[in-house]
Amino acid sequence: MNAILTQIESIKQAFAQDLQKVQTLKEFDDLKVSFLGKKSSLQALLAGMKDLGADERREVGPALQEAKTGIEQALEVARQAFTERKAKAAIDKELYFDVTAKRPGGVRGHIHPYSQAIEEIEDIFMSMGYEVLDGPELETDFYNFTALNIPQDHPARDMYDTFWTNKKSMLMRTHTSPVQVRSMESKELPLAGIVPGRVYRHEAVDATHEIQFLQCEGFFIDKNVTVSHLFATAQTFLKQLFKKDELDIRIRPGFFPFVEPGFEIDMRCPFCSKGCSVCKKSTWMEVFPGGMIHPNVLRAGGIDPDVYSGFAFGFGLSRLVMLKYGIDDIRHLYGGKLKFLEQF
Ligand code: FA5
Repeated sequence: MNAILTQIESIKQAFAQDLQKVQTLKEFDDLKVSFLGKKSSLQALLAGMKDLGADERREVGPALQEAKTGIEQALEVARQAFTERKAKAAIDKELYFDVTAKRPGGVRGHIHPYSQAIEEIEDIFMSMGYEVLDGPELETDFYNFTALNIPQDHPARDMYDTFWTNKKSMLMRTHTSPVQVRSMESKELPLAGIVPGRVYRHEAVDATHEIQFLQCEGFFIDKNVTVSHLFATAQTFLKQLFKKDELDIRIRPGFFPFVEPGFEIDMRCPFCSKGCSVCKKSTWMEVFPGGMIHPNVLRAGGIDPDVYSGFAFGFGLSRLVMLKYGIDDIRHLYGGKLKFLEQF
């Protein structure tokens, strides 16, 4: 066979092989340049035609033209098919995206039992017309003690093991009660508010005591407020929180310098009938300390105690959460152990 014809055949074969390997549009362009471009072997053969004799030209000419057109057409067809395949793949991906497919290995979070309890407590009090209030955790001596009828050197300060700071008269609040006078100063009367929040005490940690725990303060100030309002509020709240139509509660005298008279409201232990380790064998649990706001506290908040009266309470929210969910150790609540938290 004519040497040029042999060369044309091997160009056609090389092209067919390279065409199989093309993966991108750019590779199509590159292939076109290398087989049809100015520097391609085919162009060199075409340019050499003028040097051939008439017979040879008659033999080689049509073969060269046929190879050139064949390559051009094959490229065009393959390019078109490639573009269509790509477009279809994109549509298929969108059409057949399975929204119900299971995501492997995801860890699902949920609301912490503290936050669940705070939300529930807020809902109960808001349904009774209370608003949710807030105050600083880094507090002054004045709001934490003095304004609450606990002046400097008063022995009642020993009831609260306080974390003092390097800043004079600044402390980590030992209870949520400082928000009582803060709210009296900033709000209009009548005033009904609750303050769920974190408090701090420098205490030995055990199953029922933490150095950082949650309390919820509450107060209602208006004309003619009496202790019966306090007892009715405590009962309504505890019944709703523990989802009971009847709830056995008892009321004992209690001492807090900022209330007069002061009370401890207890409820029957929800875990036993004869006494257990949670209720310390007494069958009663202290859940709701409170009382009538002391006239000195109303005065500190700029309220005339001869015209207005009010009650206040401040329960251990951490303890109520333990009771509600049957948690026997307060340290679990901030432990962050997923095995424990996943139960709620
Ligand atoms: C007070 O802190 C008063 N401010 C409550 C109050 C407010 C009384 C308004 C009257 C009027 P007490 O120190 O008893 O009171 O604390 C209240 C509750 O906090 C306790 O009943 C207990 O449930 C919880 N508590 C106290 N210390 C700790 C602690 N270290 N860890 C967890 N809970 C605690």
